[in-house]
Parts: sequence; structure tokens; C-alpha cells
Amino acid sequence: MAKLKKQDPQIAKLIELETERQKTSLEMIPSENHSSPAVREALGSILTDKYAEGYPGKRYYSGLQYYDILENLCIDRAKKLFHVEHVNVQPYSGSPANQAVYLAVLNPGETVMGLALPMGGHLTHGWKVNFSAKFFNSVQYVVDEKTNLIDYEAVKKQVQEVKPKLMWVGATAYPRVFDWAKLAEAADSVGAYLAADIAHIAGLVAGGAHPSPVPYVHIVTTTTHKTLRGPRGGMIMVTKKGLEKDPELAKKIDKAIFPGLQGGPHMHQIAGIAVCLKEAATPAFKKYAKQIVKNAKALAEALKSYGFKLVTDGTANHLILIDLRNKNISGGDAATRLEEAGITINKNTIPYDPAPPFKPSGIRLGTPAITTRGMKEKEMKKIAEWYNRVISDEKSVKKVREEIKSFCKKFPLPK
Ligand code: DSN
Repeated sequence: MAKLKKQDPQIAKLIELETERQKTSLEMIPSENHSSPAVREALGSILTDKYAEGYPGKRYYSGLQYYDILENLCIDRAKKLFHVEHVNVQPYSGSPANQAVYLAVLNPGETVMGLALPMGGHLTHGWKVNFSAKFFNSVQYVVDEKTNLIDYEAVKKQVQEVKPKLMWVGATAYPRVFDWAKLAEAADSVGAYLAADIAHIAGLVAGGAHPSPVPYVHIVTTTTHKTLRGPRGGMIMVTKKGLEKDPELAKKIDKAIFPGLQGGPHMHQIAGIAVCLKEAATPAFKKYAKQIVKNAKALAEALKSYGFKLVTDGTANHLILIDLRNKNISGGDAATRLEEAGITINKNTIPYDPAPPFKPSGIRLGTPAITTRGMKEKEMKKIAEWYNRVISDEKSVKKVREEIKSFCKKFPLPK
């Protein structure tokens, strides 16, 4: 950062401090990761300087001969990795990607169904404060009150009553695998568009550690910075099944992104996505994706041995949701205490949470970033022990902080 340090030492200092924080802490927010230096070189490149409104071969500005090659490369890599027919790599992130799906397939006031936010769904899947419930008729589905799992029969029954035109599947806090075939059966029975939002699990899907929704759904949206380990960004994919249902679907999606919602695509971001897609196609990434899940399962078992109560009693993906009610601490207080000890997680509602959303009863944690640093099952046992010490005894925080600092030295950030 020689130039930045000289020209803007304040910003350089903040980046240095954040680098040090990341190096010496355990990043366990399940939607975060450590991108590779190659991804960040593309992201920090000269490509940030150009406007490229339009699509390859049909742009509104000059000087874009290399940008067309770049965007096509990115699209081809995504098509191969996810086995889809069409990809739009221009969404700025996940919410704009989902907005474009609404714009492409629904008219204002038409009906959408999605998993409710407090049950692990996403804001853009029709939650009441979001545009998706303000401009469309949103009906939400829930998880079962006892098991906290999706009850596929109940969802199918509700879908057949509500008859949505668009149905979302995807979550930010669901620790289990989706049964895409059953969800497709529900959506197909009423002729709804089925959209899978795989933002959290895209890396697991790419690496073969979670079943792919592609054979079952019409549309797939994702962010690129979570388990996929790229730069912040988004993508929309259209499947063969999607084009069979609606031959115009790919065109509708592209028109919804530009000129419907966005202006010039962030070409430096698209370059970073292309790099991450190349990385995600390697055997090493497949191993990484599988290790994320192995680590999450090992961590879940170790946490349970300390009496932690896990939503759905465990995990089958990259994340764990802890119900802290038996530990006499709120999610917020636990998050603060863990942060002081050097573990970053987030407070989170648990399904049917009796506590208010800003003071929820749970915490959400995940293994994508610590797996990137090379941690394995053995380290998960140690990490569970730290959770237990910090949550059961406030006085242990300082000592745990020192232990984590020294532990982190053995697991450097990607170089
Ligand atoms: N903000 C993301 C997450 O943390 O899960 C969802 O968009």
C-alpha cells in the first residue's frame, strides 16, 4: 500500500488495522470469507475506471473491446461451473439480483412466496419491510415449530392454496440441505416460477457439498462473496428448465438488470468474479467445500457436548444456529462477549423466537472463513471449548483472547 500510505495515511491505517483484526481473530459469520489475493488484485485493478453499460457486443460506450472478452469469460465460467444455460454477472450484489427476478417475472401486486425472515429466510424473499412485500403480494411460509425444518408437505399445501406466480427457496439461517425436488413439485403443481437463492451455499453447490438446485428450478440467484469466496457481487442464472417454461426468461432477466434496475456494471467486480469462478472449478476448491461441511458438523457435535442447544439439533451445511435460552445470555450479549475474545459471529433470531428481533435468543456462526485458513476438525474442538468458556464465564474473555491470538498465527490469511 505504498502509494495509499503516502497519499491517504488515514485510510491506509484503517486497512492495516482491519488486516490485523482479521489475522488475529476467528471470522465465523457464515456469510463471510477470506478472498484470495488474486481476486483482490482483479478487484483493485484499472477496470474500475470504465463504464460498460449494455452487454457484450451491444454496449453504449467505446473502448470496451477487452471488457466484452472479460464479461464473456466470466459468463462461460459460471455456465460451466453451475451447469446452467444463461448467466447474468452484472448484479451489484444479492439484493439487486433478486430485485431483477421480480422485475423480470412479476407485475406489481402479483403474488410471491418465500421463507419468512425470522425462520431463516431473506429480506428480499417477501419480508414485510422490504420492497418485495411493499410492491408485491407476499405470502410467507415457515418452518415446523417442533423440528424447525421445512415441512415440505405443509409448504406444498400452502402453495396450492396461495398459487404464487413466483416462489423463492433459499435462506440465510437454515442449517440443513434443501430438498429441491419436493419444492419443485410444489411450485410446478401451480405453474409458479421457482427461484433458488443459493447465496449462502453457492460454494457448497459448486464444490459438490450440497445438492444443486439446477435440475429443479427455473432461476438461480447468488452472491459471489460467501462460500463461493469471490469479491462482493451477484449473479442470476437461468436453467434449461427455466427456458423450457419461458423461452424469453433469459432476455427478461437481462433487461431487468439493465436497463431495468442498474446502470453501468462494475467491471472490476466482474473480473474478480471471473477469477473466483476459475478458483472454484479446481479440485482444491471441491476439497475446501467438503471441509467446510465437515468442520461445521464437527463443531456442532463439540458444541452439543458442552450443552449448547442447536436449532435442528445440528447442521448439514456451513452454518450453525445456537439457541442460547438454556445458557441465560441473549444473542447480542453473547456476540459482544465473543467479539471481545476474538470470535466474530452475529446475533440471530431463532425460529419462533419469543424475544424481540433486536434482542434475539440466538447466535449464527459458520465455518467458511476458518476453513479457508486451513482449520480442520481438530481445531473445531478447540473452538467449541472457547465458545463454552466465554459464554459460561465472562471472566475468561481476556485469557481466551490471548489464546486465540496465538492460535491464529498458525493459520495465516490467504497469501
Ligand atoms: N447479509 C447476508 C447474511 O449475512 O446472511 C444475507 O444477505
